[in-house]
Amino acid sequence: MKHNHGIRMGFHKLPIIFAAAIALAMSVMAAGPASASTWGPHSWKVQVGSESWDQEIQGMAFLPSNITVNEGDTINWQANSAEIHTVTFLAKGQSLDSLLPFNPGVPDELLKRGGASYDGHSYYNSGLLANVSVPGFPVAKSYSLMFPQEGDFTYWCLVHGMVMKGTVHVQERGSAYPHTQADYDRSSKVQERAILRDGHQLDASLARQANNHLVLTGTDDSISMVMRFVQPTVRVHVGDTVVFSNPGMGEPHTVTFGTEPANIFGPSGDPAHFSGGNLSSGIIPANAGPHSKFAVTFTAAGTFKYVCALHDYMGMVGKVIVVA
Ligand SMILES: [Cu+2]
Repeated sequence: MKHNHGIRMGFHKLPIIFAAAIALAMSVMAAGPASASTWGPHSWKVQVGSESWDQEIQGMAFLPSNITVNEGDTINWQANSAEIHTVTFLAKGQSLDSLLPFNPGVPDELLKRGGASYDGHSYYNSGLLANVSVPGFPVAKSYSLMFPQEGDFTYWCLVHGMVMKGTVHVQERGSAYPHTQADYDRSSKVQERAILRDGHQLDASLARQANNHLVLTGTDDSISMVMRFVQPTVRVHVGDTVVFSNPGMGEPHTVTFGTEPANIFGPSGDPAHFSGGNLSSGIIPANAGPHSKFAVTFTAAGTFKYVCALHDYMGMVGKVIVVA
C-alpha cells in the first residue's frame, strides 16, 4: 500500500503546510480522479450500451470497455440504452458458453446476484439494465460494485454473449491512475459515434435488399443492432406471401400480428392463411438458415399491423397493406 505522504505530513507539520494540503486535497476532489495521485477511494462511471436518439440503432459495448481503478474504488455502471444488457462476472470455472444463448426463462440471468463488493471469484450479476422500463422484464437503471482487491476482472453482458465484454483492472490502493474519468468519457464519445455509423451502414444494406415481398427484421453485427423492420410498410395483393427474414448474427426478433400471446417465444396462428386476427412467429432466430425466416400468406385485403414483441417498445413495428 502506498500513502500520499505530502498530505499526511501536513497534518502534523506547519499550519501553513496543513492549509496548503487541505486546499490541494479539495482541488483533487473537485477535479475528480487525477492521473498523478489519489486521495481516498474514487467512484467511476461506465456506460452500458449506447443508442441513436430514436432507439433505432443499439450498440453492444461497455463504454469504456477497459477501466483501471484502485483497490477500494467503486464502479457505477449506468444503463445508456433501451436495449437490455447485463454486467455479469462469472464464477471461477464457470464457462460463458453454459449461460448462452441468453434465456429470459432463467431467473439467474435476469436477476441481481452477489453483494455490493466484488469478491474476485463468485458469480455476480447486475440483472437486466435499461434506461427505460421494458414490458415483461424487471430492469434497473444502474449497478455498483466496490473492488477491494487487486486483479484483472472480466465481465460480460449475458444478453449479447461473446460480443459484449468489459474488463476492470484493479491496482494497488494509492496507485497513479493511467486515465481520468474525463479521458474515458472522451474516448467513449468517439466510440459511440463509430457504433452509430456502423448501425446506419447496416440499415442501408437492409434497405438495398428489402422489397414488398421481403421484409428484414432488423439485423446486427458484433458492434451494433438495427431495431427496425425494413421496410416497415409493404404493399402486396391478396394471395401474396411476405417473407420476414432475420439476416443478423445474434439478435432474435418476432413478427406478431394482433394481440401478443402469453408466450411470445413460441409460434401461434396459421401463417399460410392469414386474414387478420392473431398470428405470431415466435422467436425468429438469427443465423439459423431456413429457421431465420417466417412466411405469411395474406388471404384477405386490409391493413395488417404487426410488432416485434421483443423490441416494439423501441419502435420496432410494421404494417402490411394488402389490396385485392
Ligand atoms: Cu426485434
